[in-house]
Amino acid sequence: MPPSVHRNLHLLALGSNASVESSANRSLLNRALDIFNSLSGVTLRCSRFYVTPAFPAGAGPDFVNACVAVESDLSPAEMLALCHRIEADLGRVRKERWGQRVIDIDLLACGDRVLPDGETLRRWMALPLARQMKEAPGELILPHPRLHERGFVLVPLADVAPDWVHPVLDRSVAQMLAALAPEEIAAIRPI
Ligand code: PH2
Ligand code: MG
Ligand code: MG
Repeated sequence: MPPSVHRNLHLLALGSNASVESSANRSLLNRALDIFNSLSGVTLRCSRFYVTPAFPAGAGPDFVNACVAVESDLSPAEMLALCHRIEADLGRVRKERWGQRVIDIDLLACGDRVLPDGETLRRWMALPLARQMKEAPGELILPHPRLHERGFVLVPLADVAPDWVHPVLDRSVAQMLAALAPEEIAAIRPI
């Protein structure tokens, strides 16, 4: 396919803690990657897989997490719909927020786009943890408002997009990762 100015670089985070067996979680992520790979016009780069403690601590079994960089002509809304379709294909039923889940596929960023606008994004980024547990935005917010503070996102993201720069914080993935607590990073193990 010829290069196109419309091609978007989407960054996605995949996670599963469906089982206490990390091998079962890993195969769910592989099934999601197989679906992405089977789509035409999509180029995929995937990070290593990591076993990560559930956040918040004690919220359930360890996760397997990975990040993927996807080049495609899809708009952010189309990519979000695709992620939700793949979640549903793999058996995800949306129940309690942050509960144990079959698979979660989050759209982290699309290039340097800020959606819906900088002010709304900053408001979600500033939300205290207690309210994060209860409130979910009804619209697509990009970059993902929690991206910069989660080791289970930044560690795999550094495998595929270390130089991606957060358009509001003006910091690269490598810089955001270096700002996290070393204990948090140490608990994230590649498999
Ligand atoms: N996803 C969450 C909440 N907590 N913890 C880990 N380790 N990995 C995740 O992917 C994760 C989480 C909400 O989607
Ligand atoms: Mg999600
Ligand atoms: Mg998530």
